[in-house]
Amino acid sequence: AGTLRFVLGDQLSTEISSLRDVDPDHDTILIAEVMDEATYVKHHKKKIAFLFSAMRHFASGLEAKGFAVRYHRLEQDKGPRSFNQALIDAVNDLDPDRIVVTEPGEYRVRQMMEDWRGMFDCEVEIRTDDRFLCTHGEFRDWASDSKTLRMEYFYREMRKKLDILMDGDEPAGGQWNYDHDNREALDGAVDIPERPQWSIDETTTEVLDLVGQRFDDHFGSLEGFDYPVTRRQATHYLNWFVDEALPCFGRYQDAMKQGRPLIFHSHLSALINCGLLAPREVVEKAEEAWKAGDVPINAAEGFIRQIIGWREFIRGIYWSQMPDYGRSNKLLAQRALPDFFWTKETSMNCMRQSITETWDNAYAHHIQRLMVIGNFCLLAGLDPKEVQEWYLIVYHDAYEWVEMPNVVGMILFADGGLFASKPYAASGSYINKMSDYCVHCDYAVKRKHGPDACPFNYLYWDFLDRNRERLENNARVGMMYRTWDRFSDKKKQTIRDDSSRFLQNL
Ligand code: FAD
Ligand code: DLZ
Ligand code: SF4
Repeated sequence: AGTLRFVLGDQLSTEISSLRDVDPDHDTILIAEVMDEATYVKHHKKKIAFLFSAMRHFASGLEAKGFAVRYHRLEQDKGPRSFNQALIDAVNDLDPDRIVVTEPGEYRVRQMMEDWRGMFDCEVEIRTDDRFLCTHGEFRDWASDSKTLRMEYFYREMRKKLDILMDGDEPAGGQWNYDHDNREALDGAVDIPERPQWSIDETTTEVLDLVGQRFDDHFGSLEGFDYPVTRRQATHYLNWFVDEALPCFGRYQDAMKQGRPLIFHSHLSALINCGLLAPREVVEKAEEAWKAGDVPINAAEGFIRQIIGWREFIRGIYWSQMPDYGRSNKLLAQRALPDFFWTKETSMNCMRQSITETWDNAYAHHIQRLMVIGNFCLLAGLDPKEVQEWYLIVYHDAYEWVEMPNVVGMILFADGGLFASKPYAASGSYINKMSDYCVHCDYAVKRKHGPDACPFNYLYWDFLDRNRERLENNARVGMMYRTWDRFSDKKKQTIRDDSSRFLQNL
């Protein structure tokens, strides 16, 4: 009897809608580490360790508050393999009057939940996930009223709706977006702050052992695991970020530096996505710091835009395009993912650094994901399905709802420009401008042709050439074709030859 409340691994918040009216005297909270979730793609070891540790800490917190928690550890070999099995076992043992869940992040799990309605005799209530600040209905209404789906316009509506960084009906400071003040490269003189450190407790040590044993063949390293895994650590990390890194966030948002994976980025995505932090509290903290005069407007605005703009927009795109979105391949890209995405062995230093950091930390910041690795995937014409799977595996914050639109729409243009106005294609000079990778590279970023030339330089033109039919009519790419058309036949042929030699050797 009582209500059975099933909390998933990315719903670790006491404010989650499924727990809102929880009755400590009659209800049971189910939380389960299950093999199917840990292996539906072979997630990075650190991502599994992070979630399992956060789940265990969350469960102990609930128990300490007096709630009855049914927690399945993966060590128990006879435990359930899947969400379905965990729920069936719990229903058999507890015979609840009702099952309450919060809608999941992924379409695949939504299908499972719909099936639960027919599987059990009791009522199954699927509640809205109101951690998100824009509902499915609001997004649908906005999208159906908009001629083009542009994040910037969506974001302005969110600013007004949430009354964040607003001065009455006008944007604070007079502008919606301060990106013209952002996007500086780092020069050597800028001090990058050191991150808060934690000592690993017994729970995390146990989880690291478990993951080391059971998921040894998964991508990535467990060395130096230092993520916040409790609500208390997560709020400490958020406060640290707002005080120490946010003031420079906007300015150096696009910069990359060898050996410094985080720079001034928040490193909060995994904490927000799994529920340890709420998006609303994160943006409120940033706004407060701006109001107190501790953070400049370009930093506060740039950061808040990522959360109430990009994050919500991307989720809206996902749910409005599923279930077919993942199969999009408008540029007909078919090349297999090169081995070096797994082995890290490539002479392209920007790729080697970004993939090595991904292996070490299950993290790379946005510009590494977009303009280095993503740019390469686009220019090399890699198969969108394989690229999606890689991104879903390797990042600690990766769930399909956020990974898929970023891969399909942002980096690969595989949806033909549903929300991106043009493909994010760039030659080596962009990477050289924003990073110090090129000075440590075997390739010469200034060379356009031949075996020593930076591959991004010829692949950029070869990509445009290969996709002429599909991209020529795009207003923002069209002018690049006029430049291409002015190249001599010999130059065009050299670009094609360099590219096919490089791509064949991948
Ligand atoms: P910050 O730079 O500090 O940004 C602040 C916050 O804004 C992030 O924590 C995140 O919550 C949000 N945010 C910023 N950009 C985006 C975006 N494009 N989409 C959604 N949220 C955003 N983010 C994920 O959370 N999970 C993913 O699986 C994921 N996959 C990505 C794949 C590709 C190809 C690209 C280009 C981006 C992807 N992102 C993903 C978005 C973004 O790169 C990460 O959110 C960010 O790098 C996380 O680091 P941070 O917390 O230091 O971010
Ligand atoms: C990502 C993940 C992993 C690795 N393991 C679990 C797990 O064992 N138990 C669980 O409840 N959730 C896990 N998750 C997160 C789920 O995959 C996530 O809840 C769904 O993808 C829905 O977004
Ligand atoms: Fe990357 Fe080219 Fe620079 Fe090498 S030269 S680091 S391949 S952009």
